Amino acid sequence: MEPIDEAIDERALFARAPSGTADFVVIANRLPIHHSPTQGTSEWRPSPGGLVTALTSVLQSRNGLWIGWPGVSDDIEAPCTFEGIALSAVAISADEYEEFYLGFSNATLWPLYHDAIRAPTFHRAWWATYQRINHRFATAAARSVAPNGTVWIHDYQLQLVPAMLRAMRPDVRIGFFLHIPFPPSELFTQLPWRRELITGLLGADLIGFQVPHAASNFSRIARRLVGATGTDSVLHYDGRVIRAGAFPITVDTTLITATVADRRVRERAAEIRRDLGNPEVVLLGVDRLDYTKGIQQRLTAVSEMFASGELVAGTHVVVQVAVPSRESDAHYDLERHNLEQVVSAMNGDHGFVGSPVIHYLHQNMPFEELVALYLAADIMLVTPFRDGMNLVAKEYVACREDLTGKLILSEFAGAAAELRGAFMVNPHDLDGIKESISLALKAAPSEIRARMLRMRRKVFRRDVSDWAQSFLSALNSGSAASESHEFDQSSSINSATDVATREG
Ligand code: GDG
Repeated sequence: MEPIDEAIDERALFARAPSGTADFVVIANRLPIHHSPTQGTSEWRPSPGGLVTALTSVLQSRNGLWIGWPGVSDDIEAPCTFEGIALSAVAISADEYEEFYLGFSNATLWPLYHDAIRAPTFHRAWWATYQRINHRFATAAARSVAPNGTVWIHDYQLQLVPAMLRAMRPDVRIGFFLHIPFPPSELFTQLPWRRELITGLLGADLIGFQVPHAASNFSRIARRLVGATGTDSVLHYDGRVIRAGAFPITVDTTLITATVADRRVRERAAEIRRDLGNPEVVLLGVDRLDYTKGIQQRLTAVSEMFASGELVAGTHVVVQVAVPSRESDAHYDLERHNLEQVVSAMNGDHGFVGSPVIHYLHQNMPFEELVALYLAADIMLVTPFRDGMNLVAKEYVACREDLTGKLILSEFAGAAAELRGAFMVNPHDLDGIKESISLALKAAPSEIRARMLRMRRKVFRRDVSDWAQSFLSALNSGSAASESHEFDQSSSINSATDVATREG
């Protein structure tokens, strides 16, 4: 790997320096808290999300430490603890944020790993910064982890950390989990620094992916590019054994069940339907405003159904929540602009006074409001072009206790491998989306119940804490155990290559 300015002889440094004391260290791009200046005296608040929930209890019980970027500039000091967990903030300057986060992470890796839906941008300066920041995270972990401790690294922003950390601290056990897809070789090998990323990941003892196909993509590439040997689940490289497997992430079913049971949330769901004009059918989309999520195409399909009269203003209403995301990126800006044109054309063409056909919310909302929306929606539209898992689909299923509710789901979301009771669609096929919505609208209640029951059995089999435990026990036992048995691989499509093979 290229020399980097912060790199000194790590082996020598850590051989001399005393080790840290944390038995278990989590490294993620962000700390589990965020700065929110509008909230009065307490300016730091826990970040929502299953990852934080899943890891909090493990960290609390194991003298844990969470290393991450606090999300604000250095002049605002992040707290040292959160709910009894030690926090270690890694500083990232504004220029580094541009090159490491917006640049290499989100304009190179994100599109490349999502089927190159937008052309990935390759910049040598971004790559240099990516290496430097990864090294900074690895050094922070090397300084903090106790002898023979465990480090769990998360996601695509930190793929070099496993090998960097191993070089500094060969005594520790290292796990890595990728939350997004791992692309097939045809795409991955476009990356000028493809070998460095693969050897970076191979520094881990266990590499977890959302679906088995991603693990196979990785292992095949590792064999081809850097001469690793072995199978898709057990690789040999540099005299070590590296395991790769699928550990599909899931939702916090305990929190969702408690939220659904909350009378105020149920009343809010009823109120939402009243506010929408008591339509017969509410169709809902909830996505980060991201070009991978297929929002425009889905709404175009729905708009065509209003045009043809299959959907009728007043009877059918769409709610689209598009959570603001990566707003300083031009691709995201364009996506928002185009989406807002589709939304306004839908209302302009098909709505009438007092009955817009779509309600568009470009905002963050409390989790309780999200659950109220899930409860208010008859049809949930989840149609990403490519998605590591997609937790929205699982959250919707977890909310629908009464076994009503229909899920239209992209076959290219990791969740499709588990949620076989959904109405499956190819998100690029507008007619296919229309057909699935039609089928969902006409389906008999008994069919809907059977589909929802099938999906709920899957979702309630494991909580997000079970997901974390299963990864950590595989990491600590050194077994190749993955959760691949969760999948119905014969009926899911998980890569561009698979589609080509099927259709060819
Ligand atoms: C990445 C991968 C993988 C959304 N709006 C609000 C809100 N949310 C919550 C949802 C859900 C989460 O955000 C979105 O998760 P997704 O899985 O759908 O998508 P990504 O953000 O792209 O996540 C993905 C995931 O990592 C986990 O591994 O599944 O494939 O791309 O939980 O509920 N939460 C609140 N307010 C909102 O407005 N509170």
